[in-house]
Amino acid sequence: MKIEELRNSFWDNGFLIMEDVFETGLMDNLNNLILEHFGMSPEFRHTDEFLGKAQTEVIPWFPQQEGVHAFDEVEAHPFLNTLTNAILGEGWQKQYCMVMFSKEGTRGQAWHQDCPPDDPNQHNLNRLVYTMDITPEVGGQTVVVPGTHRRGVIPVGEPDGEMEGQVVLEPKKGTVILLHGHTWHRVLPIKGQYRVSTNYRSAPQGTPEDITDVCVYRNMRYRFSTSELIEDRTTMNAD
Ligand SMILES: O=C(O)CCC(=O)C(=O)O
Ligand SMILES: [Fe+2]
Repeated sequence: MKIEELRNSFWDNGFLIMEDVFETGLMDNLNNLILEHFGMSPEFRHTDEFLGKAQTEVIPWFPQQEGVHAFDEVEAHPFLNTLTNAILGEGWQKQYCMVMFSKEGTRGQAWHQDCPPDDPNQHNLNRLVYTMDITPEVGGQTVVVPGTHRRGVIPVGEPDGEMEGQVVLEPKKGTVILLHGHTWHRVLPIKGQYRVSTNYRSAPQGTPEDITDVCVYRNMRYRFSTSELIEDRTTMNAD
């Protein structure tokens, strides 16, 4: 597909999935570095309140901030940059590279938007790279509701129930998913030994750096920097 078609598909659906963008050798190398860093039973760093309410069990790692340069190659990939340019426009900003690790038997991530959709123009772009196959056996499939980047705030409701129109994505090793931060999305429970994804987050020019500090779940808004539940949505009428 041409860059314009990919861009249009992204803006129609609020996400885009592309297989075989990255070579197996590079993916294996990064996956090994990730496993070396985490081991198989790392501790969660979030508060118990967050883990209970958000029903989200993911441990982040920011390898570039620790001088692990092996992750730079993905970021410099010409196709990824050309496509990001087409989607976000010139002057877009890279934010950070965040690896997300979940261990066997954990819940994945509840439905959420990475940042509040109050202003449709203020959003992040997830550029997710998968260094392993995400299959039904492994669990941890990424679920999205197409077109919801235009539908405002995610409705109050069951944090991990099924949503009408949801699409289950099964990225493979080397797949890239581009995902608008306002698109309603979640990650299914982990059945295999572990599940990882690596997110090269970016945003349009002029987006505040802390745009993803507040995350919107179906039961609350949560501020990560202060570990604070800033809005309890369970007492609100369904919207
Ligand atoms: O790991 C994934 O597939 C999606 C993670 C996610 O919710 C995000 O990067 O914002
Ligand atoms: Fe997310």
